[in-house]
Amino acid sequence: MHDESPLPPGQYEAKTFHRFGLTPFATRFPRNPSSRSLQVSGEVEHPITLPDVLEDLPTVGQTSDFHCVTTWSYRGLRWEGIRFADLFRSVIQPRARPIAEVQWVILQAQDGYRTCLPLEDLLAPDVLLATRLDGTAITLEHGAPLRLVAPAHYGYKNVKYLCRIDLHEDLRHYRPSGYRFMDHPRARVALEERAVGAPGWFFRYLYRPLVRSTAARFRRTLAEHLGTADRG
Ligand SMILES: Nc1nc2c(c(=O)[nH]1)N[C@H]1C(S)=C(S)[C@@H](COP(=O)(O)O)O[C@H]1N2
Ligand SMILES: [Mo]
Repeated sequence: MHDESPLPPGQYEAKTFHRFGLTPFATRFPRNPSSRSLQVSGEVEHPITLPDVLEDLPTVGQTSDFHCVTTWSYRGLRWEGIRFADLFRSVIQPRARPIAEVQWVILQAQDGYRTCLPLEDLLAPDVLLATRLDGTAITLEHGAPLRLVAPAHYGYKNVKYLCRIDLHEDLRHYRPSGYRFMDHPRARVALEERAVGAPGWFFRYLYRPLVRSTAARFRRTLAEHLGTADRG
């Protein structure tokens, strides 16, 4: 059924779920596209590497919309995976033992991409580590083997190819992937926290003209990577 609820401020409905991101990442891909291994480090008593994050945790399904900061949204994606909150409470807290002051999580991906979110935001019940999309295993295009899904946050917080999380008390040692102004520390869609230094609506006009060419570039580089011709 088509969802008629209004989109968040400044967003339009796209008919394609684009492969998308910061331009330098168009040609970067995960080194190990089948591993669900996750490293947990930072201000923890015991840094750990989980060989398979899905192990022993209940799988959940969820349908949610996806909102890229450049103003396109894609509605009704059916994700399957585990809740970040379940992983944190059942595995990370007892085994890695983060210090009590931890408030920030730096999320790192196999393609070198990096962003952050407050731990509190990651503990929301709609935040998943997903391995399946629309009834099949997630493809390389959309973040296999492991993808963070945080529907209340702009696309750039929804890290594809997630491989490591670092827990910290503050963001002192953090450097984002793109320009600093582009990485709002929270990036909540409902509050239009697109970037820092100007009101959210301002960035609609800055980013929207870049959508077509960026989507085309990401489509072309994926086709090259997979060794298939793309004349679209
Ligand atoms: N590892 C990684 N994750 C990433 C990115 C990226 O370049 N690398 N781009 C982000 C941005 S800006 C967006 S809009 C979404 C796009 O997700 P999609 O390619 O599945 O549509 O991924 C986000 N997560
Ligand atoms: Mo994005």
